[in-house]
Amino acid sequence: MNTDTQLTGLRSLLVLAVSIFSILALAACEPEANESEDSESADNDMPNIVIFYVDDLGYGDVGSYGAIGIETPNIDRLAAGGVRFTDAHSTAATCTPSRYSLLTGKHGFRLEADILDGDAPLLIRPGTPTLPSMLKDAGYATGVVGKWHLGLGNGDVDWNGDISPGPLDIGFDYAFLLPATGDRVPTVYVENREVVDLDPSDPIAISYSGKVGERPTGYEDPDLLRFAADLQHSDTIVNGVSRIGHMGGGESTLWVDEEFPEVFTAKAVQFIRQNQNQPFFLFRSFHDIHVPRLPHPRFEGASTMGPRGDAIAQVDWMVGEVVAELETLGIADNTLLIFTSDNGPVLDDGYTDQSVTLLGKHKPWGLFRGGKYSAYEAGTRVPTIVYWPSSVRTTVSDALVSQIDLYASLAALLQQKVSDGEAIDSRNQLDVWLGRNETGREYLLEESVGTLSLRKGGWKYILPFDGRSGLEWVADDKDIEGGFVMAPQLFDLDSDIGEQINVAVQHPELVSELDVEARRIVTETYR
Ligand code: NG6
Ligand code: CA
Repeated sequence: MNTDTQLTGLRSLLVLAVSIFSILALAACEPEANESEDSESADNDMPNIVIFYVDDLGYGDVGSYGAIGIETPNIDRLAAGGVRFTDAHSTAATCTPSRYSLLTGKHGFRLEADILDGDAPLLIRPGTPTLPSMLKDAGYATGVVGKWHLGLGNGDVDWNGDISPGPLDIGFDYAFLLPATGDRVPTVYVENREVVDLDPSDPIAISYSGKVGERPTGYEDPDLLRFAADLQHSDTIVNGVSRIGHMGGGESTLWVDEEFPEVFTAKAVQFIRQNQNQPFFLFRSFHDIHVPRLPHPRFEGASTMGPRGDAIAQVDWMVGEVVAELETLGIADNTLLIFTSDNGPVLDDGYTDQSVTLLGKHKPWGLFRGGKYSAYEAGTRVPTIVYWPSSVRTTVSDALVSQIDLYASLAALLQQKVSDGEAIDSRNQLDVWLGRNETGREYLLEESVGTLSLRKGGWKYILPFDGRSGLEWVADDKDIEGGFVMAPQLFDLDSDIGEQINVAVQHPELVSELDVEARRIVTETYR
């Protein structure tokens, strides 16, 4: 597959969507009432909030969701004592738009939020209301530890100076970041506004358009690699692994992937300890189980699946460490933990790391079709657990929920007003998130690479899209009409949870109804 052409295709679709949006935004839209405005507010005692955001973790990738060949006792403990959702979604099947939506309560396509390069500018502009800024207004200390991938600076970021704007300019008090992805340069940590351990006599240079610096690359010196990579991932070699993009200088700043669990856990624990006497929000965002998968050697063999499974064991350990710290400090009972993933699973995402050959009977996508990037359910249906000993109802919930609603739901919990224009796609679903109500969303929009899908009732509708740009794999080439346009797809999830039988032809009226509705959501503002 060719990501450049995939992304070009996605861009055209999104440009189209955004233009329709701009035109229709001029026409006055009827504001729509928020759903379930009447959540109980008995728990307004300002719990600490921790979001564990795993990268590329599939629906079936943890024990309590049916994993085979890997145990996740710490995560399963949260599931057993909390709400385990079976129909919870990230807003998109890729990282950047999902993270954008989680933090702003707006769909990524409203901003053309593509997968970002490692030197991209900050996507969320200062002044935009965000989940952390809303929580900060409510009196919380706010921190982010781990993967960012929402851009930094204004497009000409100087990695040797003050890196801003960044998370500190959009609501976080503290940030310790892996700036983009594990497979993209710069392979450094950024703490607040600075690269950690920088030696000014060895400045960092970053380029996504040609070689900079003296470091070997995968395309020049493949013999230096610990594992083979595709061409996209064959630029600068750091820690024996070639990455996307070029990096020169900054030798003292380079991370060692195997040290991530200790490094990030220490920073998370430090943030919790420092803020234990006041309400805090920690966005604990993991690099795992994204590529390159280089878990610490002590997790080697923890699963039967090689590095991908071992990385899941590593996530479980990191979750356990934070929970243990909360317990030691005596604040676990009043901490709301949310465990989930930014998009569905992928096996080979650029590196030959045995994820395919050692998979065995394990099904990262659970019962569902597709995975990361894809319009099918496994693209966005992700393991999701809410744990808050003092306040959730322990249950397995089949409610349809979306991460985009966490903004308005947490605002409702804290009795924070969500203003017009703020978090426009976010709905208060607090009772559902706390396991007290199973009604869930009436509809849900899923964003994938190249198209959008609408879930409504038992139906799943995938908007037709241009298949010419190599996007077939997003939604299966058997449905290409005339080799160019992907036909509309409709699945009856009540009888066909695996999205195997496209019934669009049998239900033309429903197809046009859902099509109109999906486009209306794209083009409408609610508040
Ligand atoms: C893609 C990369 C993939 C991964 C992804 C981002 C190629 C061919 N693929 O462009 O390896 O880095 O971006 O993943 O370059 S995400 O989970 O952060 O969205
Ligand atoms: Ca991801």
